[in-house]
Amino acid sequence: MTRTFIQMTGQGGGDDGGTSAIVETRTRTRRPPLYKVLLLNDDFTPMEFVVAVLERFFGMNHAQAFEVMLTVHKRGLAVVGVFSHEIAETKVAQVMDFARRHEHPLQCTMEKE
Ligand code: TYC
Repeated sequence: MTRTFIQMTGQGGGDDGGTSAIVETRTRTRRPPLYKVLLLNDDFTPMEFVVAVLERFFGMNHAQAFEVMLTVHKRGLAVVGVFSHEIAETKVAQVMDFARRHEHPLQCTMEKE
């Protein structure tokens, strides 16, 4: 709730104080936008590496991770999680860094939901 003090000028001008009012307005709150984190297929990254990425950075168990990896392999990409902007950015950076350090071309991106 925001309180706004409004001061109106009096008829006589000068120093009569005029009229005042306090109005209360409600400022609408917005839920922050969410971002999908996408994993992309390629021909070179080993399947086991992708499974390890999904376990390590997206909290999946082995069976879930294997299933999602196969979806990416067959369909070209899959959403592997939905997060706030900051968390999504961190996930993408972690995956890209991990892939680069292991010299795999795995690509991870994010897009607004
Ligand atoms: N297509 C890769 C292979 O056959 C496996 C793979 C799956 C790579 C998912 C990337 O995001 C990926 N070794």
